[in-house]
Amino acid sequence: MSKRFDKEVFIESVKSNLKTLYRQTLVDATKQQVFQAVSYAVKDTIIDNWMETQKVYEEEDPKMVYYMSMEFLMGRALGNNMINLTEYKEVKEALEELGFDLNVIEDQEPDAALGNGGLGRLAACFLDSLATLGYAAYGCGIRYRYGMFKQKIENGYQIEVPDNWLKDGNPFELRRPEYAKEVKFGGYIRVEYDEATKRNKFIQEGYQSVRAIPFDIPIVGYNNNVVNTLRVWDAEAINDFQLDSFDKGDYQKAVEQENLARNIVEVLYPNDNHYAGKELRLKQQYFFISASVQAAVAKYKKNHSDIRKFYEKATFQLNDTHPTVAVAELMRILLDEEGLEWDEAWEVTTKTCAYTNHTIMAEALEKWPIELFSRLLPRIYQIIEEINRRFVEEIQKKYPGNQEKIRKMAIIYDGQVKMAHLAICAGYSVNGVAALHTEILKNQELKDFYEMMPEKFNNKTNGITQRRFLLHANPLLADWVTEHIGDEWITDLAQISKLKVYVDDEKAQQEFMNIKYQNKLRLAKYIREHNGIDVDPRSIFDVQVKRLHEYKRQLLNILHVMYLYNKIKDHPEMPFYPRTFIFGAKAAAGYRRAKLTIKLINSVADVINNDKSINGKLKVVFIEDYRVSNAEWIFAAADVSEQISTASKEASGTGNMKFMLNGAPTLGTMDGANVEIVQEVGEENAFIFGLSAQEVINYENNGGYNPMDYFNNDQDIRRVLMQLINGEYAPDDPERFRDIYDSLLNTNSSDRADTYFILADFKSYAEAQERVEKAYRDETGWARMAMMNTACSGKFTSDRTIQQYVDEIWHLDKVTVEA
Ligand code: HBZ
Repeated sequence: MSKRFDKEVFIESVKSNLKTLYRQTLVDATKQQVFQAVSYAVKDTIIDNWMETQKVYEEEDPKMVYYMSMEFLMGRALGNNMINLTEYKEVKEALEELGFDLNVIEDQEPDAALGNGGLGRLAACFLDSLATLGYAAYGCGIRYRYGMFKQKIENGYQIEVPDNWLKDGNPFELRRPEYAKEVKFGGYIRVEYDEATKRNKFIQEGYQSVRAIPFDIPIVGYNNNVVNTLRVWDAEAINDFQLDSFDKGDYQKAVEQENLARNIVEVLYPNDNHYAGKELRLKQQYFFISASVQAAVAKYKKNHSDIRKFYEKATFQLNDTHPTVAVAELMRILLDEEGLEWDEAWEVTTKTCAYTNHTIMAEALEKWPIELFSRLLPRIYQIIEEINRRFVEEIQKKYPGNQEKIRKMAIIYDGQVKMAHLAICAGYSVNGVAALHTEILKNQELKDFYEMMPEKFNNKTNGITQRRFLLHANPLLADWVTEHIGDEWITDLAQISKLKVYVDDEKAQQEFMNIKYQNKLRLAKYIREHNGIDVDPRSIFDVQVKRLHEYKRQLLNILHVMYLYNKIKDHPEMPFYPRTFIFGAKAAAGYRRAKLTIKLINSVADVINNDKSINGKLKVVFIEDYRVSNAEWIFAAADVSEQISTASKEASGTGNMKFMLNGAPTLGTMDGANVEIVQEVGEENAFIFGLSAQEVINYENNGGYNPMDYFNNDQDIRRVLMQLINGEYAPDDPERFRDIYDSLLNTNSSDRADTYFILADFKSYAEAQERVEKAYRDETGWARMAMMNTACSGKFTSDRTIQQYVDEIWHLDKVTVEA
C-alpha cells in the first residue's frame, strides 16, 4: 500500500539506513552514503507498491509483454523514481532541511548504462510508459558487470575506461536466487526413442552450463501505484569447486564452467549498428533468452494447465534480432520439455513472438556461421534447421522454381544463420520504428518478405518519455508548462498542444526564452567545470549528441564549422551571430574512422577556441562521456537540434524528439522520424536540407554519384577538404586526417567514395545553417518557433507508441493498482 509522503518518517528512514548500512550518522556520512540511504528509503515505498502490483497480476492474470532486449539504457534511477512516485519536491525539501542538495545527491548515482544508444534507451522509455499506462510487463535483459565504457578525452582522442557501475552497490536491485535457471551450452544431442510417447527424445550431453540468477529492478509508473519489473540476469558457476574431487575431467570442467559464468555477463558490447560476430556475444544472447523464456513458461504454468494457450497470457517483443534465439528456445521447451508436436509448438511460438527492426544498415545484420552456431547451441541449431526446411518448402510452394527467392529469404544460407529471417518467419508482427523506415523495409530491404506476408508488417513510430526528458530534465520548463495548461501533459502529452495559444503572447515568449537561457547557463557551468571552456550563453547553442557513426555525419557538421571559421577569418567585418557548436558522442572502441572524427572535432575546437582574433564568435565544445544523465541537461539547453543523417539511414532517431520537446527546432534531413516531426510542427518551424531518401537510394542502386564533382566545382568545399591534409588542424602530423579526406574523395578503398553523401549535401546544409542564423536574429520569430516545437511534440511520447503496440500488436489488458 502506498503511503502519503511523511517527511518525518522519511528522515528517520534515511538516518536508520545510514546506521545499518554504514554505521554512520548524517554528519559524518559521505555523499555516496547519503545517496544510498536515500535510495533505500525511496525503495521502501516502491516495494510496497511492487508487492501490491504483483498481487493484482496474480489475481487478475492479465496478458504480459516480455520486452526482450540485450540493452536497457536506464540512466539514473533515484530522480526518476521520486518523480514517478510524485515525491520529488517533498524529498528535495526534506533533504534541504538536513542540509543536503538533492541535485548533489542525485549526482552520486552512476548511470545504469546497459546499452549503447537509441535502441537501449528506447527500451528504457518503453518500460516507463508500460508501467505508467498500467500494463503488465517484464523487461528481460543482462546484468552486465561493466556497462557502456566511460569516455575520457586525452589530447583530443577518445580513451575508453571501464564502467564499474556496481562498485558501490545498486540500491534498487533485488537478487532473486529462488528464480535461478540453468542454461546449457555446447556438447552434443543424443536421440533416444521413447516407447511411452512413441517419439524421439533429444538429450543434450557433454555440455557446460551456467546458473542464471535474476536481479529485479523496479519500474515505477507515474502516480498510479504500478511497479513493473526489469529482470536482468547474472551468471554464476553451477558447480562450486569440489576440492575433494580431483578427478581431472571434473576439475577441468569446473574451471571451464567457472570461466564461462564469469565471462558471459562481464561486459556490454559497445558497438551500435554494427555486428561483430563474436562467439561470446551469441553466448550472451542465448544465456539471457534461455533464462527469460524458461522463467516465462514457469510463471505461466503456475496457474495454467494448457501450454497450447501460452500466447494468450504472454507475448515476446524482440528488440532487434539480438534476442531472436527466443524463437528456437521456446520451440525447444515446447517440444522437448512440454511434449508438444511440432505443429502445435510452432503455432504457440508464432503467436508469441514479434520482432522490431531498428536499422537497414547492412553491417548491422546478424548472420552467424553455422559451424559456430551448431557447436555452441546444438539443439537450438537442429530446431532452426527444421524451421528453415519448412520455410523453404513454403517459399517453393508460393514461388515454384524460383531459386532466387530461396537465396534471398532462407534462414540458413551460404553457411550462415540469418537472424532477421528467423525473426520474420516466426514473428506474428514485424515493425519498423518510423513511417519512412517501415516503408523502406517494405519496399527495399525486406521486400521479398513483405510480398510473401504483408499482414505481418506494421509501423510503430518511436517515442520518448516526457517524465524523464521534460519533467525531470527541465524542471523550469515543466513548471511553466503546468502553470499554463495544467499538469495533464505528464501522462497525456497530446495536451501540450494547448500551448499553441501562447506562441504569439509576448510575455509567454519572454518567459519561455528566459527558461531556455537559464538552462543554457546551467549547461555553460557544466561545460566550464568539465571541459574548462567558457561559452557564451547568449550564443546559439547548436547541438549534435548521439553515437558517433559515419551515417550520422558528425563529419558534415565539423566540416561546416571549418567552413564558417574560414569565412569569419576572411571577412572579420561580416555580421555573424555568435555560435557554440556542441558535440557529444561515443565511438565504438574498434571503429577507427569514428575515433579519428572525434580527434578532428577536438582539433578544430582547439584552434577555433584559442583564436582571439574572432572575438569568441565561434566556439566548439566536445562534451566528454555523453550519457543519459548529462543528456538531460543538454537537451534542455539546446537552441538547435542537429539531425543530419544521410536520408534513409537513420531508422527513426529519438534524440530528435527530446530536443523538440525542450523547444529546439530541428536542423535536419528528411530521414527517420524527422519526417514526422516536420509533419507535426510545420516546415516553417524546422530547417530541412539535403538529398531525399529516394534520391540516396537511387544513387545507391544506379550509381552516378561522384563526390569529385563537388570538389572540383566548389572552392569552399575544396578549401575545407584541403585543410584536412595540409596540417591546418594537425601541424605536428599533417597526415593525421588523411583517412577522412580519402573517405570522401578516394575510391581506392573498397567502398564508393563519400558513402554518406557529405559533399552532395554540404551546400544545402550550409544554406540551412544560414537560415538558422537569420531566424535566430528575429527574437520573436525564434521564440514562437521554439514554443511551436514544444507545443507540437505530443505525438512523440512513448506513451503513444506503447498504446499502439498494445492496440495493434500485443493486445494487453490494463490493470489498476489501488493505493
Ligand atoms: O535504434 C537505433 C537506430 O539507429 C535509431 O534510428 C532508432 O531511433 C533507435 C531506436 O529504434 N539503433 C540502435 O541504437 N542500435 C544499436 O544500438 C545496436 C546495438 C548493437 C547491435 C546493433 C545495433 O549489434
